[in-house]
Amino acid sequence: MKLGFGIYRHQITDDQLRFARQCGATHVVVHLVDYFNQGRANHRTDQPLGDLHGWGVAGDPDKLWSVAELTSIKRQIEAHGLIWEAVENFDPAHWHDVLLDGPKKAAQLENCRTIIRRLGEVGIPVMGYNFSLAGVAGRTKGPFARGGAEAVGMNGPVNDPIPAGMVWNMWYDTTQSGTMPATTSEQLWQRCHDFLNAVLPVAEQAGVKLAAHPDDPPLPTVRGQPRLVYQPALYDKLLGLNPSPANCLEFCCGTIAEMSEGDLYECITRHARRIAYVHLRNVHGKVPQYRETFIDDGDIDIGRVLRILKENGFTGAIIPDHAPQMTCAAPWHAGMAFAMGYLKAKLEQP
Ligand SMILES: [Mn+2]
Repeated sequence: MKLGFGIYRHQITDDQLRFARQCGATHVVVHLVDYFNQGRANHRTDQPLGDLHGWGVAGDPDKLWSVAELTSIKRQIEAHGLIWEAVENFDPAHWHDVLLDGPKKAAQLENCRTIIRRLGEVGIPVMGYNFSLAGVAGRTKGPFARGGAEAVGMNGPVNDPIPAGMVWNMWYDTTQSGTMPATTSEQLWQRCHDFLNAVLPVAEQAGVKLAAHPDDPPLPTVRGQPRLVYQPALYDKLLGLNPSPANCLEFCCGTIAEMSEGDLYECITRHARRIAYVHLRNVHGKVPQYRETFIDDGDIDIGRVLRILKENGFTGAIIPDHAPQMTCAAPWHAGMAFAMGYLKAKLEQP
């Protein structure tokens, strides 16, 4: 198992990479989408939270991440003694009609294939994705964690409709009016099936694993639209859509623990060999009432998670996902450093 660190787009800097290495990371996961772009409700010093207006504005629909850009970032990462393990998430600008079954679907499936090919060419082994209409939406923030540390939580479902032109909590077209058309769960599963069938042969060829994040928060609907993976059993359904060995999971322990059914440890045991990488954070409670916590202070037995992964031959990376903000001059960094130290110590226990 490898200790990794996740960085946001605006954190692709030498200092941030030094910080990751100093925390003991050997691998990094990079969010190439700038979630915070023109967002009015986000601070760049924490995970994006957003409001009903979403996180921010999606990227340039005509500018896919190029081999030159990926190579340059990879060199920068490697200059700090780190390895680029994964890209986390497609840009809604590049695949909104894959999610929405819109008129640009065929061209945007080709976008996804192109991006995956380029990852393979540059030598990035994992592409994380989240097949979701509302995305990570409907959460609140407050002094929920130990000592009044600011953390994210959920206080009941949010079903306000998604404006047209927004998907996955980002704007891909700010000129539309109205709301996103209603979608059935069956339609959403069919869209995901179409996506996997279109990209997995290319992923296999490119040596890239496609890694699915579950729906965070894991409810049957968020903002009035259905969700794909909101119970542990739905991960089985996703893997069952296509038998490709590249059909893998971005296993988010916090989100699985927030689900109303199932057992986190049993779910890890069942899927360990299909996990590309792990998000490991802790949480109190389940949907629709839960709070993110410090890694040592929630419902999840972190040591047990790591033991199960090890016993089942998991060799991928673990990253801390989110952490509460600590009261000091660098609240996000302190929270992440605390999580990294805890994970590093746990990983080194026999
Ligand atoms: Mn996660």
